[in-house]
Amino acid sequence: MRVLVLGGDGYLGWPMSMYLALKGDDVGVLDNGIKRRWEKEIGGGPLIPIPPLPDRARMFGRRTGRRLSVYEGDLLNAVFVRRALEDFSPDAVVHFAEQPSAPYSMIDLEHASATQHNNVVGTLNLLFALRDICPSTHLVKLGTMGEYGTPNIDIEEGFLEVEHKGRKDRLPFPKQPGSFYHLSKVHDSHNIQFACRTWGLRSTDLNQGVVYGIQTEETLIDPNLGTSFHYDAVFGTVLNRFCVQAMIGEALTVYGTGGQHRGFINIRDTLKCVELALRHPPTQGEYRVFNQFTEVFGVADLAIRVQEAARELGVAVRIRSMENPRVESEKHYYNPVHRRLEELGLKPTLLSDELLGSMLRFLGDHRDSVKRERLDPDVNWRGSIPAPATT
Ligand code: USQ
Repeated sequence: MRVLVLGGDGYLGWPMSMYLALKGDDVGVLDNGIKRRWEKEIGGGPLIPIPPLPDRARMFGRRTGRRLSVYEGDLLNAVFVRRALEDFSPDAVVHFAEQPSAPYSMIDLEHASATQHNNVVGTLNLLFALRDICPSTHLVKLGTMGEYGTPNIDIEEGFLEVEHKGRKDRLPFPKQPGSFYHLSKVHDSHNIQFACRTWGLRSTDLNQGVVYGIQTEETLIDPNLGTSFHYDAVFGTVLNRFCVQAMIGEALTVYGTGGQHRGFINIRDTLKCVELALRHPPTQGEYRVFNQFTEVFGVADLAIRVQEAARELGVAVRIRSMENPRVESEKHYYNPVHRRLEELGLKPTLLSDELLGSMLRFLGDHRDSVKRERLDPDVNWRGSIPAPATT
């Protein structure tokens, strides 16, 4: 299969590209490198520096004999998007090329606007190009579980059977996202669904939970093929951050009571899920949603898991409950359905103590590279700097 991976320089896009190439697919990797600039802007950067995309694509080719075709350019440039699709002729496009951080989108108007412009307009350019150039190409789009928020009912996979005044319909599940970033994914979902309904495109929207993990089979091939791992308060996800904090002797930053519950997924399972979506495409005109996570955790419970796993390695870790810089429920019902990927054959990688231990050991080896000053959150959903830690 010919697969074009958009955002192929990122945390998920790079291992995804290598994974598919090693499965025998012809892979194009498209990226404009803007994530590297956003990281610099907030004073962050990956834990382990990564070579430029063309260099690592070449290194991957030398090590494995598998070629990755690199396209350097911006989805905001509609002409570039069309040329890339014409040139590569993909059977499927995997779209990771978005600003992925909720805190980044909440910095101020400029960042909220940049996030929504980048994500929504980039995806619109893609949809128009797909319509005109390759309408039967399968669009696999990375959405987020955060599109649903935390409603007081079970979260279904994309749609809800509703009975209203004696009539029934299957409608998009209500969306109550928690940031301008999460909202951008909601807007994308609506645009993609509209394009499927109106132009007969086909798409899988993967509503993914919080990803954790550092290594995949592919990143282990060579130290230069690692993925861009973030732990700062803007681009790092919660479990990755806790593991880094544990191994450098900083207290784990639990926002609020830590009663927030989320769906989680190991980075290796992200690759397997996207592959399952690719190998089982929707019919022409179909828009479908898969909830892409494997288990639910509360944030405070995760902190305790990390504390215990670190203790096994002889590392004492403190947990710090701090004023929540976000506006989110800290005590809520959470029971999202996640059946469809398992039905297609996903065998989940669950968060075992062994897995946590291996993450902690790896991060311990890199503890000297951590920028401690980037660990505390400095973006507040209400628009001001959060109060200092309470405990
Ligand atoms: N949290 C803490 N301490 C921290 C960091 C986060 O308590 O140091 C809490 C947050 O308040 C939140 C939860 O942990 O309740 C998850 O936060 P996160 O930063 O790991 O995840 P989030 O901002 O929701 O976004 C991440 C990815 C995003 C993806 C989303 C999936 O950055 O790209 O879409 O996870 S989901 O959360 O299911 O919407």
